[in-house]
Amino acid sequence: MATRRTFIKTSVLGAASFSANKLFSGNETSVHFQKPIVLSTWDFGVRANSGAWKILSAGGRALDAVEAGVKITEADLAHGSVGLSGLPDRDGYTTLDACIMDENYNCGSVCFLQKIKHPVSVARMVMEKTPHIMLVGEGAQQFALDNGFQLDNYVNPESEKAWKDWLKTSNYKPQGKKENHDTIGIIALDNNGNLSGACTTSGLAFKMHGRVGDSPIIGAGLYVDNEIGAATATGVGEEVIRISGTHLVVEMMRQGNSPYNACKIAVERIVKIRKEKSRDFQVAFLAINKSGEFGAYCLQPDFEYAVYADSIENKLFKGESYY
Ligand code: SD4
Repeated sequence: MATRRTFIKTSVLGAASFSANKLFSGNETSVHFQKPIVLSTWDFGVRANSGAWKILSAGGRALDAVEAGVKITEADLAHGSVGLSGLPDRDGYTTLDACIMDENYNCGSVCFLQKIKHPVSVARMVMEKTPHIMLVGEGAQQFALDNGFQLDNYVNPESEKAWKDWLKTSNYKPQGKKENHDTIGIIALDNNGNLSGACTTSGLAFKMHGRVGDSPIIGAGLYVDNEIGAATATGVGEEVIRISGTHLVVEMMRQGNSPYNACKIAVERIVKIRKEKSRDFQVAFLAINKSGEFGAYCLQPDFEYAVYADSIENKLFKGESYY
């Protein structure tokens, strides 16, 4: 098992750098940041956290903060993995998955949604206005249109070009690595001690048309239990779904594990099941518990996540990896 030295990278905003081994190794995960606190996957999490922080620092609700945070990423046309600018499926369609969960086990989700700029907000509306949890495809789109969302035909020229290049070989090897794809998962603890989370993605590039990943599935890409903690996932969704990844992480925290150890147990479960195949793809988990302690663990060394709390502002952390 890898015991790579984990370190906190300086963020685009910050200057401090310190060893995270102290913070997040083994059972020593005893650092409690003062609430509120927000965490997001990958480096675009820095911008998402800034949006969420405006709400959290004003005493707002974690649910509002996580939605506002990932809306920034969904609207950002500069990358190809979240929102309408995302890389398409193998038939050339960008299809979106998102979910959201609050402090009362309320949750909403949309899958295989097309031409809607903010899937996370549609997911929230599913949560708040329907007796259901998941809406899919045309039904999800119709629900969005009926509730004031507009069709948006934006096509990212770079994503389209990447798809046309991919078609030349049509070689599909889902890796979920940073250069290949990434999803934003965000989890927050507000001033009142309440947890919420959200997750939104265009899914794995060049997936089969109709494929849905882990990101909109409660208990896979996101889980929040306000008594215990919250977790989110990124990477190859099939591998996360197989172990009900974020539900597992939260249950491991319930059994007394630190967030770091809970994430590590989930990753080790994947390695146990997938054996040597687990060398070829990325899965990362990010978790926070009720007292504001947080941690992450991943398969491959390229995972990073952003943390915003009063004491550390907006910093990028490197996840410790199995390999
Ligand atoms: C999916 N989990 O659709 C997403 C993709 C991702 O880093 O997170 N890639 O499977």
